[in-house]
Amino acid sequence: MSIEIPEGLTELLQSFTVEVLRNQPRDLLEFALQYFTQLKDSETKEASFGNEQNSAPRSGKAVNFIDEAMQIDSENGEDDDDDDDDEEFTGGLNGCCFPLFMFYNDTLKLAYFCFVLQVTYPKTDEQRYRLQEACKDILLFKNLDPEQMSQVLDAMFEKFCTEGEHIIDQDDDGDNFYVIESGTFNIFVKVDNAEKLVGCYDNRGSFGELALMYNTPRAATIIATSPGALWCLDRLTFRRIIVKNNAKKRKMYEAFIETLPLLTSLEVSERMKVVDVLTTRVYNDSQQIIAQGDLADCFYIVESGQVRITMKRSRTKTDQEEEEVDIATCTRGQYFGELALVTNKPRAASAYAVGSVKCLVMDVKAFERLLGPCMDIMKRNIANYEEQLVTLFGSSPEIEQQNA
Ligand code: 1OR
Ligand code: 1OR
Repeated sequence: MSIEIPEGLTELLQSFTVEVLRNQPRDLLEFALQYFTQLKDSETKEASFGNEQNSAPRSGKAVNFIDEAMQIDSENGEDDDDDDDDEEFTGGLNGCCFPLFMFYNDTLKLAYFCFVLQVTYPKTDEQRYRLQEACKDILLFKNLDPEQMSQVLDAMFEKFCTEGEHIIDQDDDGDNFYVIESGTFNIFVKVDNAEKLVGCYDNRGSFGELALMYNTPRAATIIATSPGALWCLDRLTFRRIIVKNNAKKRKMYEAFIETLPLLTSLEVSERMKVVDVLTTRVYNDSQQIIAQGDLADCFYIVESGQVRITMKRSRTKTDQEEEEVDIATCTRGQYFGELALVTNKPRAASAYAVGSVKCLVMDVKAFERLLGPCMDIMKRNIANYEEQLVTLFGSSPEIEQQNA
């Protein structure tokens, strides 16, 4: 008996299976539903763009998801089809081999093998130290367990870049996630076909997570504005470890996030993106969370416990000595640390844990990218601070200064 295999079936099942192996979903049916719905949506979208777009191949860097496993296979020595864009692979692979599925009929015998890989780039002690230093404040890595963290560090490889080099081009497919060890980088986003400078990185931070997390084209262009050193994590390892971890986080925080008044103006999908970038920090009684006058790099939401907000003020106009006065308390569901991010000024107050405190923390770039729609609520609260300041201290020089 000869069975006819419909055109496209093999590719469809292959790419689905690769995604399943990569993401390791707990609910296979739910994953399948989402996967095929997304596929259909993007097909419909592409169709609605018209034929020219379809026939013109995208000029940027493209990652072929189906071929990803094969590509690594070829890096392993079985295929020497060179691609100039690819990093030269110098690491080792520890993989297990799965025969995924086989179709037999008279003419077709297909065996497709996929490797679930643990990529390792050997590093000197000095390199590993530098890598650990660069990664220690990366929020996306904070919720990883030691085993996952060690796999991530093993898989990362170093890339040096020159001034003017495009590290990422908007609309390309995502190949790597980048952690900055040194160097400055500009962020450009296309607005009405013109590149608009929307921010920069200065010797710290990370970028390139969005395309890998959400399987979307690159959302911005990143250009080095000095020579620099980056640590790169390949897409496969990123998805296998970070994305899987995010799925756990979503389950844990979904219900809590839905209750936050600050986020009511966000769509459900936007709220889930907020969860993806949040990390948990725990503080002991009296531990300082924020110091007045410091530069700000993140935003906090109280998950449990109480946070005391204090402000230093001179007792009299001529008094050089300052006293620290309690000005507010934040409890579960409330946020703090937004003022310095909104005004681009140093921290206006200090924050201390009262008892044991757990906070959800978001870095400044994610704050700017995701919380735009919540700005009205925050600004209304900031106006309240001013009023309170006048009531408490008779004037509001800090905030007047901050708003200047
Ligand atoms: P990616 O994989 O999409 C480009 O590749 C990266 O630029 C992106 O991940 C982020 O890591 C980083 N909007 C989008 N992407 C941004 C932004 C950003 N900033 C950094 N990236 N905005 C600027 C927020 C400060 C919003 C602009 C409207
Ligand atoms: P930040 O980034 O400046 C300290 O870091 C945080 O304390 C600040 O953001 C706010 O989130 C939080 N005035 C200034 N900051 C306050 C205030 C406040 N309350 C909480 N924060 N006032 C209290 C109003 C009830 C007015 C001063 C009396």
